[in-house]
Amino acid sequence: MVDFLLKNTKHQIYGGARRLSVKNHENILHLEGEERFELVSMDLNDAHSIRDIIIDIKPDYFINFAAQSFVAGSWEYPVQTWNADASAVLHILESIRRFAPSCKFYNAGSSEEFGDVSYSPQDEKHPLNPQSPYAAAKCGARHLVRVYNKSYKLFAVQGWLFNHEGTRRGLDFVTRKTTNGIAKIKVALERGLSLPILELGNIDSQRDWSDAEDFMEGVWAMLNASTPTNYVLASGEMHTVRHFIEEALKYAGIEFFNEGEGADEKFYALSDNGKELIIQINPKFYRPAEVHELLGDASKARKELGWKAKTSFKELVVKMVERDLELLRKE
Ligand code: F7E
Repeated sequence: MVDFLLKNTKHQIYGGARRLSVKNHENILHLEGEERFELVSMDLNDAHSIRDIIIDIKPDYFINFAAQSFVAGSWEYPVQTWNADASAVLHILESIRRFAPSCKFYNAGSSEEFGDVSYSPQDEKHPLNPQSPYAAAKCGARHLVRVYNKSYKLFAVQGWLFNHEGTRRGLDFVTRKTTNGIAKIKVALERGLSLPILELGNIDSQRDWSDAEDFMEGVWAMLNASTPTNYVLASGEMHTVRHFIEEALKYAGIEFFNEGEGADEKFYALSDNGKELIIQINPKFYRPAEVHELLGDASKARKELGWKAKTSFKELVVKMVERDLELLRKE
């Protein structure tokens, strides 16, 4: 989002981050020395820090992409997920209401809120049917955003963002886990090393994946619309995790075949050494409740905001595999 704002607006940008003894800021290293960007201390789990930032800066916009965003992790840390993804949103809304009521607020909503879907593709009218503590927290936040919008006339919105990926994606999410794992396999093949095995969960699961960079324009358009309205942002194409794997293997130039079903499905690479196991299923990555398919209908955003996802599924896979190969080949 910061990259988009630096390129397309003249605003001074403040990025809220928790102080950590071991820094994990590699995704924003490129912003070092940028005059219009400042990192400020803020912790979603500390209402005072949120309030102080809003009092000090009196922002024109508050864009909240911070969260405990790993769905699988939300069963392990349900309370922390609720605090970061729902309670923190309440603290932000309260502070905006009290100290900066003309500030426009965007909260990152998720297609996971639709959960166990009742029709496809999902549009803005689809019921909320969360399947995880993460999705329940995002639904809670959505209701709070709506209540503050109605009660206090705050400009507060929460779009439904379907899966958005990229080269900075965390390694736990299935796209980056796959591109990183496949890049490792490719580099091992190039160097004649034994092949690492990538372990995944439910690869029949289907998602509507887009490039995160495409979404930022849509978020900014929502914040600058004449009335606060929530929109679905999505590519409108759905693929299985298996298809993502296959495209990544093809792009990496790994000859492969797969066999077996369910937990017994396996992928093998074909090389001078014959067939070698490269991907297998580990049920430890299955979720207590799965969201089997998500497919977004972004026609309202297209019509009213003129927004459309630009990067195709294939281009996204290529971009991610290319970057992971580049990073690993340097090692
Ligand atoms: O899983 C399946 C898994 O963790 C996608 C977050 O940004 O998008 C993201 O949530 C699918 C699921 O993303 C593995 O079971 C198979 O069906 O990459 P994911 P997500 O849960 O869709 C939404 C829109 C958000 O809001 C979230 O914050 O892939 N899957 N095998 C696996 N998933 C993971 N993580 N790891 C596996 O090994």
